[in-house]
Amino acid sequence: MNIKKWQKQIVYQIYPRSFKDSNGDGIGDLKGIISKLDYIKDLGATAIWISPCFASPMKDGGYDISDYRSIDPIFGTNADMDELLLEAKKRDIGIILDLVVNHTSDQHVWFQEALKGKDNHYHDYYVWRKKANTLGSVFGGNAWEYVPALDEYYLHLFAKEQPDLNWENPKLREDIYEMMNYWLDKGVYGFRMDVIENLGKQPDLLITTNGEHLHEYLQEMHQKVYEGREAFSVGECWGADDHTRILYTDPDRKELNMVFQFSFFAQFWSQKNGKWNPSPFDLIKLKEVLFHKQITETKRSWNANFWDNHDLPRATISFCKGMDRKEASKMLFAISCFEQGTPFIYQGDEIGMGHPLFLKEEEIVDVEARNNLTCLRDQGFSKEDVFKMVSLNCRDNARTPFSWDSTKDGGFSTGTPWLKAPADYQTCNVEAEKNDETSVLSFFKKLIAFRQKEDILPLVLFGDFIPLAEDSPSSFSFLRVYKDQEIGFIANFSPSPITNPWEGKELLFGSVPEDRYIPSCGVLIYRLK
Ligand code: TEU
Ligand code: CA
Repeated sequence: MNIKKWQKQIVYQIYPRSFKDSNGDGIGDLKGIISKLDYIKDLGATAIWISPCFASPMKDGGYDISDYRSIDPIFGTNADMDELLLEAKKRDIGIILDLVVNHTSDQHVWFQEALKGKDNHYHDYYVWRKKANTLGSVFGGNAWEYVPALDEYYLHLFAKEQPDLNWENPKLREDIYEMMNYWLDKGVYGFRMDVIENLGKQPDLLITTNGEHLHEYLQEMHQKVYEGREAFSVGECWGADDHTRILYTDPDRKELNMVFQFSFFAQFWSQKNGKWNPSPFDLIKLKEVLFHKQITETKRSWNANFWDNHDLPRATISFCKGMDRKEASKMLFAISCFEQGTPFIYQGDEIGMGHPLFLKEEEIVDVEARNNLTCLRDQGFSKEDVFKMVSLNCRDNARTPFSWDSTKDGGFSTGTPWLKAPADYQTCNVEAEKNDETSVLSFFKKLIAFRQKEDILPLVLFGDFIPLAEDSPSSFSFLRVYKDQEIGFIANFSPSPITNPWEGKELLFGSVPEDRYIPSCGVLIYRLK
């Protein structure tokens, strides 16, 4: 089978505020990213997804864009972006931008114009109603904001500073496609598409995801933007199940390459307090979701394999209690690499980065977390309980400055970082790991090189996936079968040793030496045929 370029990517996600600061203002920037391109190349990643770096008042870390064509001054200049594209190209690394087109910032000129009156050309770029209904915002509270001068409410599915765009308006759609083409023409490799499932929203029916016209818009976008280009697209879809994934990613439908699905993580959120009060982790439930995803409709769709991103606490902490965090990081990435689909690395996974230890409320900055410090109090939780719920589960946990070395705050900045560094940056950092053969970083490099080999890659991309030991509370194991090849994958997803079922067979790759027992987090990959 012919492998398409987008299919064989290993994508590295950068949260630019936190990756590398080049000028000492405490905020990561594009020049910082440029200075680390060799690091990313050396790791083996082939593309970089950069969370938004466009002009923004930063009410939601840049997911509130006020100008789609300008780089925000805190991240640098448009010339820096040109340089980044050039330098990345030299290294054969694709740059994937974050496309945030469900909403803009309230400071975007379109919204500022829209506020001027109902007959303004841009008024219909947003979603207005005479009356609010009960629709809630993802960040807490109601999703409608009243504008007295217009005597109307506008929709904001996220913060009130993020008014929702009206995709029913063809003029808006044309403007967005033009902007996408502008960046692709400049040499960008593609887009990660923020909450793309919300484009078809029908707020009067309280429908936010998977609305009536969603796929029409995505097909139109494909035709006006992606058609004829070799570009990469991944949509963020919290509401996509294994069947609706086809609607987005069946190649015949011409929409997107792949989508991020989140139920593997969100299934542990509680009914009442969602992410703030998760239920205990359960490996069997995790496997149920991930295996189902692997065996359902995979011939007509494609998976995006990930554990972490800038919105989720690190999976090594949520899912691997009692295990060594660094060994857990190796294990999780090995799973991403050997499941069918495209693996994503979130910055810091490759060194096994952890969370900061938040000591007081003021150290927490994320808008969702700050809103919920209040919302959860209103629900009757004590101040102490709220602090615990929010500090352990908030998005800031993944957004810490990156740990490059053991100097102050992990060498991320010569100034004061905008957010607290992880608690153990002095021992968990790139400098400490780069020359250590047993480190997480070395493992990631070796694993990527192994997976991308000519005789392995077709099997991981196109082979059948056969779940094994679904009821085991400790192993994560499966077969991959392609033509006459068969590979067995086993990881010990538990704190205690397990028995190795394939001892003595042909070992292809491992994170631990072969033995009768596999230690906690150990991964072994065998050729069985
Ligand atoms: O995330 C969408 C989204 O629904 C998340 O906000 C998620 O529900 C939440 O983080 C879980 O706690 C995207 C971006 O990834 C996120 O960073 C943005 O804040 C959001 O869209 C709005 O643009
Ligand atoms: Ca900076």
